[in-house]
Amino acid sequence: MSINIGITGLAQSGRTTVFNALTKGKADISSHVEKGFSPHIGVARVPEPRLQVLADMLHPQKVVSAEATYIDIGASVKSLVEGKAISGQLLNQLSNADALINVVRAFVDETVPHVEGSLDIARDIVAMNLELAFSDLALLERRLERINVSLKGAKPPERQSLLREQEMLTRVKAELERDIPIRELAITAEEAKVLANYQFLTAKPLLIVVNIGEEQLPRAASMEDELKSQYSQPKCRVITLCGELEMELAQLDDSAAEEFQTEFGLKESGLDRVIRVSYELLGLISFFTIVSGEIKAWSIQQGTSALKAAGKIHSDMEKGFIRAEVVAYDDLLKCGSIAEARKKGLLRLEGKNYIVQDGDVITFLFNV
Ligand SMILES: Nc1nc2c(ncn2[C@@H]2O[C@H](COP(=O)(O)OP(=O)(O)O)[C@@H](O)[C@H]2O)c(=O)[nH]1
Ligand SMILES: [Mg+2]
Repeated sequence: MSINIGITGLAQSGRTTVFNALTKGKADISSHVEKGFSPHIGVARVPEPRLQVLADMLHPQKVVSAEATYIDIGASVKSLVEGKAISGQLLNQLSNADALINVVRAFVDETVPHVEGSLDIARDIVAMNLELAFSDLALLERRLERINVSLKGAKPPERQSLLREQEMLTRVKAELERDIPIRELAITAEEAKVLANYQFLTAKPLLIVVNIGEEQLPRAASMEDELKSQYSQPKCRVITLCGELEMELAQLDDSAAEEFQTEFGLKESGLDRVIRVSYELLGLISFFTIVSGEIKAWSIQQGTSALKAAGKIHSDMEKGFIRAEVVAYDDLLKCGSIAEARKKGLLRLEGKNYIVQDGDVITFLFNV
């Protein structure tokens, strides 16, 4: 299972361009939704420099990166909520995402009309937040109606839990109506669990990608600082990205891309930055496995147990979990091989409750 990121934004903001940059894709930059209503779905390798270092040291037959899936639904969320049959499907895909990217237009181009008639980053961010809230409010209203119906025939224990849910959803609704997204609400862990079932859009971590033009690159850093001071929240980040340039960059081979990056003074590719910030937003870390000549990187939530990490690889590994042999990335680098790490006592035996740390190299032992 890879992480799943949904791309939203106003039409003509550069959603498909950013999608292509992130997935090295060649999706048609035109209104594909109007043509056939199928979203663009693409998979990107998660850049993980430590994977290459391990590969250079251990010479595996195969190196496998973790993956991230991006979905460019190519339609406004509001139109989906109001819309017809196929809309439900697209909205579902967005609801299933782990995080959202909101592409906001900053580039100036007379030949590409702005849907709102003028450039205004702040206005467009507000507009998108309203669309997401609109979708959540529709869902909340439907659920509250259903709770009302269920309450009529409910027996005491069920009644209690319905009332608790009603109280919480009413509170969430009131906050949304005051333009407070669910991700900013102070809620208990128990409430978070109930809310997670609904997959609310404003509950998802949000990355605002401000799509700038090439000529704005010299000002990108100061622009980004200003945007950060306004929009950064624990579950909301903002970055500037030159979508068009990044898309061209994504189509080049590695050495050409490097030259190109230097020429434009880009320290990190857009793909690398977006993934890095998304990982921070989602609290993800990497661990590595080396099995029968294959070295693989995996992404998990910070705080995941060895048992659950094993289950991420295969459900059989979770069911038949015996123990994990763990060596920290830095220790393995110092030793040069797993065998040497074992000799030096740096290979630890851990049980199912061990909390996996970023960079752990793990061999799971399990019964089938
Ligand atoms: N000049 C310029 N044009 C861009 C940039 N990003 C996107 N565009 C253009 O804007 C139009 C809309 O882009 P697209 O990615 O299809 O937007 P979408 O409707 O949000 O998917 C296309 O003609 C793109 O070539 C940019 O950074 N600079
Ligand atoms: Mg598009």
